Amino acid sequence: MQKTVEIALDDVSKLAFNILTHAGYGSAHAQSIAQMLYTCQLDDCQSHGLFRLLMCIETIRAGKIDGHIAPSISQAGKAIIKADARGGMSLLAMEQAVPLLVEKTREFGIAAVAVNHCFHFSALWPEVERLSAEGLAAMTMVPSHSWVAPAGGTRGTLGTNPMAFSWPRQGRDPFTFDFATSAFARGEIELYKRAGKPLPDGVAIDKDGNPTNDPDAALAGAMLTFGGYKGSALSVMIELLAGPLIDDMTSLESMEFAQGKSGAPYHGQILLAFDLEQFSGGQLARNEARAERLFADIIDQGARLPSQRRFAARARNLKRGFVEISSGLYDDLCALLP
Ligand code: NDP
Ligand code: PYC
Repeated sequence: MQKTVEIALDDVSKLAFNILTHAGYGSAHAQSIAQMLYTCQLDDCQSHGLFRLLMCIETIRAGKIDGHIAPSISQAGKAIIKADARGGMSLLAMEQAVPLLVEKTREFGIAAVAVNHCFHFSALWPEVERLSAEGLAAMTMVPSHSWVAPAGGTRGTLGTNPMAFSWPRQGRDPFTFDFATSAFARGEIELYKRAGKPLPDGVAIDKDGNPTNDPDAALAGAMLTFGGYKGSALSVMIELLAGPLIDDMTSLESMEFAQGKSGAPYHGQILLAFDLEQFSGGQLARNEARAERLFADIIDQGARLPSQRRFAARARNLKRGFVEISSGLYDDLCALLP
């Protein structure tokens, strides 16, 4: 059993903010990053909670990110919003673009934000849930670095390429999923490495193309997609929609841009939003009821909806007033404090 440390909820974003500003991030970026890390840690998303502070610090130490830059938000079409992060972290640009996205989605029924020129380290579900909280359905996706072999391939070409989707539900938590199209997120492999645990089968191959359960060999070799050729094709779709479609980098290009330095990948992000009412042919209530019937049928047979673990963790952590992280991570974070 790994040793853990309890951190009071009030202290989670303070800890993150202090570490980020000490490392050189300006307060606007530090605040948006700290808020994201709090949100993820509150829901026990260990791979993209406080653990990702290490990646944020590596990113600023690598010297390419601008930790102070103000994003620029503009319209590229009636329903297309460009959020230029201008070489900063993605979160502030997205945060500033979302109000216009909500407005344009209500106006046109569908709208999108393309975030460009951003460093990106974070989980995606908080961004789609910001829209489902407004009663809109939303999906978002990003490339990363070319760590993942395409199905049948032997070397990294694709990113871990997560995709998230959220559907609003009256009076209930939304239906949300958010996962990498690699069998494991890179962050998850890093956590296995830190815990000294072997990986399950089917997650990675070593640098010679042989299956491996060793986290170090996996990180040096190539990761695999989930679901074989199906995950591989979805991953390529994400490369295209969040790369060439929006005039931004693929995971291959992001890896080249990094020039061997560690830290967050640099690329774009697409976020699409849908107005349920305008798509519903005037039958919103009937169509929402259809969605509820679908969810009920899943739950009735003992299956669970994605994000239920997360919502339960949130309720538990809010009630007890603290989150838990491994003591090894806590020590590493304390070493980054002023
Ligand atoms: P997981 O495999 O942990 O979870 C994926 C999703 O599946 C969650 O919504 C989860 O819900 C749901 N789920 C898990 N088990 C079940 C089940 N038995 N039945 C129904 N639903 C289930 O995700 P990943 O490790 O692939 O990704 C973790 C995070 O890493 C994501 O937030 C992702 O955005 C982030 N990431 C970010 C990247 C980036 O470049 N920025 C790259 C790769 C990943 P629940 O949470 O409730 O268990
Ligand atoms: O876990 O794969 C990952 C990841 C990449 C960038 C941020 N997280």
